[in-house]
Order: sequence, then structure tokens, then C-alpha cells
Amino acid sequence: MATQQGPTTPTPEQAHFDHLMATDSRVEPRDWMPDAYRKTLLRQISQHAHSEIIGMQPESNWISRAPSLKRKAILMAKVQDEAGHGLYLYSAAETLGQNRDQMMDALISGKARYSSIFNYPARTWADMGAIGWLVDGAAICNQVPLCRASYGPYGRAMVRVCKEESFHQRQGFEILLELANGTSAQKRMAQDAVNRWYAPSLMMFGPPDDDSPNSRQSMVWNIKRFSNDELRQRFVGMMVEQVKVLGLTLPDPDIRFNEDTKKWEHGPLDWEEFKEVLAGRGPCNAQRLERRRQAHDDGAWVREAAAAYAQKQSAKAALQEAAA
Ligand code: BYC
Repeated sequence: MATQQGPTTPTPEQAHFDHLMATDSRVEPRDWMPDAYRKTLLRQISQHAHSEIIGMQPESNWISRAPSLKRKAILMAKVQDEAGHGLYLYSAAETLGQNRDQMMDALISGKARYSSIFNYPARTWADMGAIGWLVDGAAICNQVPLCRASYGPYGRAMVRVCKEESFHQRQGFEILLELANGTSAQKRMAQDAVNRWYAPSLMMFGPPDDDSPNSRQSMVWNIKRFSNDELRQRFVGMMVEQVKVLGLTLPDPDIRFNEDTKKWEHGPLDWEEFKEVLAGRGPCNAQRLERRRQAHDDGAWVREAAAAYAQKQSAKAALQEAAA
């Protein structure tokens, strides 16, 4: 005799989680969550944290070559901010059960992802402007909706990150504005940097929606609020206006205003190049990872000293407790 299969009743924990999702409420570290939710958050937060850390490299290369003391100080502060963003995100990941050592091992062994954008070289000072304006601009566009991500520690980290990214974008815009209003050689340098960073910055939003295996579920879980293509399109609309103020152009002959949707649309992107970069074969993948490995090795003595100090402090505390 066939048994009748009704819908399974969710466990109380699952029901609570479902309620949090249905009411667009926050999940906190001590709440029960499905394994797949935890896994996808860890996947995204890890990718994001490592992007911040690897993202320090193209800019830190220019600190010693910044054209003035003021520019040097500003760039140094920006690079330090990126390190801070990485730390907030590693802490958010820790609340999900993955510690910083595990995450760092995954990065330096080449297993973990970081944003494709940081595998492109920063060739001139104008690249500092283009990175700030386009790369931080794309990051803000992507990350402002993440301030409402359902996982509390991630959403709260994003609030602070976005505030700092806004400052970064303004400094990038201002570098480009000054170059664009400078000599003709400076203007050419600014345009060349925009030409090289434009398409890679559009690819930061991830693959097209039809080819994005994670988006749908992440949106059901209120982690992502918009699809990759929606955010990319929104970003293009912002850049089209801002580039006019710069007196530069976007290297996109097919960009057009869609009268039906009242939105700007970009031309085709080279998704084969994107896949190559993700597969580790971008212009700077090997160099970026090697530099991170070297920095990790060079910092070993700091970690050892900190661990020895912590051990000494806890032994001292234990002795004091025994004596009390
Ligand atoms: N690069 O299903 P999809 C910054 C991967 S740093 C590399 O659409 P999802 C800054 C994706 O991980 C800003 N990988 O995925 C720092 C997935 O692979 P796995 C960084 C990419 O997660 C210093 C696969 O492709 N911001 O601001 O739904 C200086 C399929 O994709 C990329 C963030 O990370 C990419 N561009 O959506 C200056 C924001 N795109 O994991 C500035 C947080 C996709 O299955 N992250 N992949 O192996 C996100 O919002 C989402 O993770 C993404 C991708 C939109 C990037």
C-alpha cells in the first residue's frame, strides 16, 4: 500500500529561521541557521574579506610614488582602511565558525577566491584615480544593499565599510578631476586609466544573471537584494553622469539609454576574460598571491610574539588567581 507523503513539518528551529526570513529580520550568530545558509555566507564573506586584503596591493605599490606628501598621506589612509575592512569581515566570518588562520590558509594556498578586479595592474598614478572612482564606486553600489543583509554581523560591518568606501570614491574622482583638468599628457593618462579599468570594474558585479549559480538563493535568504546585472546596470547609469563632470569618456561605444526602461545599458563584456581571471590566469594573479604569501611569512614573528605574550599573560593571571 502506498504511503501518503504530506509536506514535512519544519523543526522549531527551521520555523524560527523561516520566520526571520519572511519578516526580513536579522539572523544573529547564536541563532540556528541551515548549513547551506551558513556555507553561502562564509563563501561570500570570505571572497569579500580576501578582496579587501589583496586589494591593498595595487594601491600600496603607489604610496612611495604619490606625487605629493598630501597625496601620499591620503593614499596610505585608504590602504589602511582596506586592511580594516578585511578585519571586520574576518571577524564576521569567525562568528560563523571559521577562524582567521583557516581563512588565511585558504587564501595563500590559492583555494579561496578574491575579486577579479585586483588581478589587473596599476600602471600609472591615474590608476589610483580610476581605482577609487570606478572600483570603489562599483564596490559601494554592490555593498550598500548588503548593509541590509540578513546576517547581522555582515550587514553591520557593511555599514562602516560603505562609509569609508564613499570617501575612497571621492578621492579617486578628485585625482581624475585634477588630471583631466591638467596638461594634455595628464588628461591622456586619466583617460587611459579609465579605459583600462572600466570593463573589469563592470565585471566586479559577477557573471550575468543567467550564469550566476548563487544569486537566486542568496536573494531568497535576503543576503543579496539585487541581481548582478541589476547592480551593474545601476552602476553604469551613475558613471555615465559622473564621467561628464570629469570631461572624460567611458570606453563603451555601445552604451545606450533604453527609452522603454529609462535606464542606461552597457555594451558586451568579455566574459571569457573574466573566466580566465577567475581560473587564476589573469595578468597579476600569480604576483598578487606570491606577495600575500611573502607578507604572511614576513609576519610570522609578529604572530609568534603575540601568541607568546598572550600565553605569558594567561599564566600570570592563573598564578594570581591561585594566590588569591
Ligand atoms: N571576482 O553566483 P555568483 C573593494 C564568483 S573589494 C571573483 O554570481 P555570488 C576594494 C563567485 O564568488 C570589493 N569571483 O556569486 C578593496 C562564485 O564563485 P564561488 C569586493 C567572482 O556570490 C580594496 C562564482 O563566481 N566586494 O571594495 O552570488 C581596494 C559565481 O558567481 C566575481 C565584494 O566581494 C568576481 N568579480 O555573487 C578598493 C562584495 N564575481 O564562490 C576596493 C561581496 C563572481 O561559488 N560579494 N565571482 O566559488 C558579492 O556581492 C558577491 O559575492 C558577488 C558574486 C556579487 C561578487
